[in-house]
Amino acid sequence: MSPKIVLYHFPISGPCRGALLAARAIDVPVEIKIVDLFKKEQLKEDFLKINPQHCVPTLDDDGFVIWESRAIACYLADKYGKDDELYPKDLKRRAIVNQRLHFDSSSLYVKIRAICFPILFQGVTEIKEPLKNDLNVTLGFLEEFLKSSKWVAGDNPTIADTSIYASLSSILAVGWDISLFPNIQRWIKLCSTLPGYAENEQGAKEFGEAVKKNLKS
Ligand SMILES: N[C@@H](CCC(=O)N[C@@H](CS)C(=O)NCC(=O)O)C(=O)O
Repeated sequence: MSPKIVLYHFPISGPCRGALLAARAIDVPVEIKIVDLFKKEQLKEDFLKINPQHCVPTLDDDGFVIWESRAIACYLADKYGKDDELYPKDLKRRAIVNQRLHFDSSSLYVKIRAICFPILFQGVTEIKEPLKNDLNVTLGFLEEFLKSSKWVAGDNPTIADTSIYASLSSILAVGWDISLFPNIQRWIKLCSTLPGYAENEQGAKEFGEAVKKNLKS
């Protein structure tokens, strides 16, 4: 019997969708258990026993528990990848993928969260210019990465694409203007070929609607 792999997930969460898009690209079967953050289910005793940091996504691979979406993607790709295309073993190619993953977790996702979290949870109703500029500067870096390569870390899709696309799709669903970024626009079209794309879009759409509902028109 194959081991049971459970992904604790909440579809509107970008990090959750990043881990799931990676799992879909790797083609590893995961059982999805929804942790409804709007109902604070992450604070239930049973979930806290699994992840005392009470965040999703969290992966339980037959008793081995790990969280942080990008760490989950790396683990799944290393353990279940059919080859090393999604997460190369070659030191330099892997370093580039890691750099892009860290760019996402420490910059792109952070800028998107800085805009959306206060709108979703703190009564903020508009996006202030400095936050807009901050995100656009970061998108400029992504635009630059995509100038010299088809995907964000080379000529084939990797877990850097699944992670970054999951983040970006959240803000696209809010209606972000990316007309200044032609390479990003080109890459977004490519991302529509990723397995799990439609599932990601559905979660992103729900995220976008939740944010837009709180924005002053
Ligand atoms: N850096 C983490 C972020 C995880 C995270 O912040 N998850 C949020 C949802 S987007 C969460 O679970 N929040 C509930 C909580 O922390 O109690 C990752 O990439 O997995």
